[in-house]
Amino acid sequence: MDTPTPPTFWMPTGASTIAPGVDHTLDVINWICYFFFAVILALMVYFVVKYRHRKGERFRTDYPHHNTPLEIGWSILPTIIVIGIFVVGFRSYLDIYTAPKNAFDVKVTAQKWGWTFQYPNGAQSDDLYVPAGQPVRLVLRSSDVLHSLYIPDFRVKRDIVPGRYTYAWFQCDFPTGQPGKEPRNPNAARVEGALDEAQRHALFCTEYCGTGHSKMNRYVYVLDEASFGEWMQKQSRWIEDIPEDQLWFKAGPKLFARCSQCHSLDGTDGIGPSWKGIVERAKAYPFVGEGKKYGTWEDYVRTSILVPGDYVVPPYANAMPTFKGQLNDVAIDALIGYMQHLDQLDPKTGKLLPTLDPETAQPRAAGATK
Ligand code: HEC
Ligand SMILES: [Cu+2]
Repeated sequence: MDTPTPPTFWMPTGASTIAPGVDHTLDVINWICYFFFAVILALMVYFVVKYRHRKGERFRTDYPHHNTPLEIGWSILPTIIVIGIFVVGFRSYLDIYTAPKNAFDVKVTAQKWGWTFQYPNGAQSDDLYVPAGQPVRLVLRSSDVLHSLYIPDFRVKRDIVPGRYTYAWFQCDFPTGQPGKEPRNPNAARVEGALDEAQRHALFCTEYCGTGHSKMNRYVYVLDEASFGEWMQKQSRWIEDIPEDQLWFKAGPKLFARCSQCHSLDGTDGIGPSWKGIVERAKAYPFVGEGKKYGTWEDYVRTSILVPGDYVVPPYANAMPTFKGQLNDVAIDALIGYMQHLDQLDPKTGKLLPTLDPETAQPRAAGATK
């Protein structure tokens, strides 16, 4: 395949190696359906006219009797057709289910209501980044309920069942441009019939049996091998590159994006308690203080993040996933700093107030354009 297959009436752009096979199967089934639809409809109209009731006639023909050749014919012919569909479908099915041995593994965690993608070198991202021209295997797990990963352009869809690993794989040979680069037109593939240079692929959750699955919309970026390696390196280091005193506002908002489905900053109740007033609240817990279970409130927050079930804040459920192995000490420090500066954050977006300088987090001078 040299180029992605352009979108058709039924299907979006086909950008993975299995897309042609899936589309072919669909085409075969569709054409069989069109054919029989036309034949059956034509015969029906013909019979309706031919055998219509006429005045003065009680029955125009006898009751129908057996017609052995006809009955054998309409049993055998469909069986052959269905076996044909099975063969075509089974070949794609085998391709889709067996990941090649040399596949690049990405760990995917689905949770209410978002995705986390983890790469072999420890890097993590909210959107999925994959190398081009190489099979990629997604190792899927859920930290709460049933989810389902769907990448229409790759013809990949797999349920994610709590307590069980499932797998999906694909190979896309077409780099979609650099990370963070917005496509000129998000529908470019549909409009121009070919992939825009920076075209990204939509990724959805299709398990619509809860309030937030429809918000689990992300993108897939396919990078050429060199850019992908570079991206992965940078991604695993991003937080280490930030000076300590700037962590709370440079790393905090990005990290908070992983907590915001359950925690608000403005006092609104969610799946978990709002972080509004969390520092005072944590300091006042009877088990926080010198000589107590947690020496400091920071200790308590740290434990809450790594071992959420250690103390379950009433009346909330023990519903928080652990971030052990996902957030390192620097990230936890950034979050603790973030909680101490809630007054300097926009409680709606979780980002730095627009009046503060995003470089230094100092109040901006009046009229400053930065
Ligand atoms: C799936 C929902 C969910 C996500 C995501 C989540 N939490 Fe929680 N969190 C909860 C719930 C529910 C509680 C209350 C029960 C408990 O203490 O475990 C809680 C409690 C807490 C507490 C204790 C709050 C208090 O008032 O004592 C802290 C601190 C906390 N979470 C931090 C975080 C951080 C940091 C993140 C993101 C890195 C995060 N949580 C992501 C659901 C979540
Ligand atoms: Cu979901």
